[in-house]
Amino acid sequence: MYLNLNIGILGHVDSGKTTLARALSAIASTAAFDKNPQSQERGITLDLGFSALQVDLPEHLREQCEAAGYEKLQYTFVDCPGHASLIRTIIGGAQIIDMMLLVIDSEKGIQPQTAECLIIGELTCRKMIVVLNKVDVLRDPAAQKKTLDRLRKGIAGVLSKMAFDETPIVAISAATGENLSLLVDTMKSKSFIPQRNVKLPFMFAVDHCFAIKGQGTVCTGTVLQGTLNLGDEVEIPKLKLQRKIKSIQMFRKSYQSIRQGDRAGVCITQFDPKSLERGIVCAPNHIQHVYAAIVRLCSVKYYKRPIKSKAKFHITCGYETVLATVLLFTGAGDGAFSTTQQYEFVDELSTDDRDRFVFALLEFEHPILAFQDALIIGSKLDTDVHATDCRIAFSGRLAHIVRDSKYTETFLPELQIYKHKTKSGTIQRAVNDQELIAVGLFKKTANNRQAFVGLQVSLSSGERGVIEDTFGASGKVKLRFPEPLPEDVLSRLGAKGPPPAEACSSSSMPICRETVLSVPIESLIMSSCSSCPDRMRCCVASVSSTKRLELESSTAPPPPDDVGT
Ligand SMILES: Nc1nc2c(ncn2[C@@H]2O[C@H](COP(=O)(O)OP(=O)(O)OP(=O)(O)O)[C@@H](O)[C@H]2O)c(=O)[nH]1
Ligand SMILES: [Mg+2]
Repeated sequence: MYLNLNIGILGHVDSGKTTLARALSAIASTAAFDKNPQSQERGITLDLGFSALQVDLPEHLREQCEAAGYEKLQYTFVDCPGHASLIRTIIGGAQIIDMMLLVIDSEKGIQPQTAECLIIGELTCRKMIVVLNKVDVLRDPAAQKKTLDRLRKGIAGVLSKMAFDETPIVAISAATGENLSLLVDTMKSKSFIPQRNVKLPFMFAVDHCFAIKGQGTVCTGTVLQGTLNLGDEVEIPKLKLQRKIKSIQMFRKSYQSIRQGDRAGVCITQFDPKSLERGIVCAPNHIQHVYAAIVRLCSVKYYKRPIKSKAKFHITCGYETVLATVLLFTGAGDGAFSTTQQYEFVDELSTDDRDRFVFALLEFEHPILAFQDALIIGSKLDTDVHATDCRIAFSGRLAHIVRDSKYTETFLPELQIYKHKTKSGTIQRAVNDQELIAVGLFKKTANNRQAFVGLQVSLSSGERGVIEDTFGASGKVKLRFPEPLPEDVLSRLGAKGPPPAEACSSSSMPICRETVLSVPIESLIMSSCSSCPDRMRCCVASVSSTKRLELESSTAPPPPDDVGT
């Protein structure tokens, strides 16, 4: 039995990834080394390529591996495209890997997609070897040393600010084979026994699908979790089909079973391979379509555009990428999402938000196949592919998934997200040293003042009190302060009674001296307002309020029967 490690080969276009995959591999799968005619015509990798190399167990893993029944170590290389337009495929490929080879053209150094691959690697696997390729081009030994030293220094500087484990840097030539054995030795020394959960329900990320006449349909892919045995019943959720496993192969050898981390081809009783191509095969009823989800957001610091509520982002989950509308909110607590907790609406993510938990409600334009805790990556892929800025905006794990297509009626009303708003008014007069009358907080005609009673206010001079009651007509309210107000504040307010006539402004309302004319009164209040044109129909909100912000979906999901067509 082999211990299989999936090694992603990522890097900028033309850095030499496919040449390296070919040079390292002893076995090629049906989809490897740009065999696809379109790939050959365009001279670039268009899709994921898979190939493998088997090596002896490295010394530091021997004992543990032998105890677990592993005789050899197998590297399955996932050769990713490099072209900017194929980033969805790159992100998809990166989600099935245990370790990454980041290929850099030594002559060109770090290029835009090198940086994006670093970010993708940081989000998905964190174990990496940097490969400085094409050293054969740097013929002059002194110039080669200088270039490579400069590159190593630059890369070390970038990596020092990232979350990768210790990262070796190996200079090679994939074309001439120079230092390839050093690279394999480095891979062996970095190899580890990944955590595999073979007891979870089976899940298989399918990357290619084809029919074999008289036998069935073969799906090649990577086991994401669980175990599969010959004869097992599996589901193809996209097609809502259940089928039986007829045979299992790993790099052309037959097996009785496969487990998490394995790269395999499974032959399933006949279905149309064109209807799946890429997607998920899993244990029956394990995965369903998800219409919306809550994710705890980790923003990518290299993403320089705003991340705003109501904006659309491309969300990649496994091999699937779909547009979703984002709504941001934050709250206290341990970072776990709960529908019983109250949250505060966030209009735009700021740098301060890196220190607190920010969640995003994702409303997918089309339902996606996903599961609890699945990793998602949010990006803006509609920007110019020649632009050099980072397109990857955030990542996160699905903390709550919504499988109900009518979630706008069932789930959204349960969400307790509130919006802070501030109202300001002026102090008309002091009744005594603890009671003030305020005007201008509400319109003269406002008939909802009672709903604000009990909410906090603060004076520009800092004292905090509450709205005690409504006061007469004309939108006035009475404020109460727990402590007597300081003398100087009271004297500025003109003490009891109406203010002296000379202190009044030209306003028709009697108001006090100028120094306190603009006393802002903050109130953190929620009241739903059905006439508000805003999608969230929120006028004023408070974290402490018991009334909720009402959410309406921005994206009407297609009816359930449309799924996957
Ligand atoms: N001189 C030299 N050329 C190389 C080396 N490795 C790759 N090349 C050449 O670089 C070009 C691109 O190589 P590929 O392996 O297709 O690059 P890639 O990174 O897979 O390209 P994409 O998948 O399209 O991003 C080809 O012409 C290769 O022959 C190397 O070590 N030395
Ligand atoms: Mg390639």
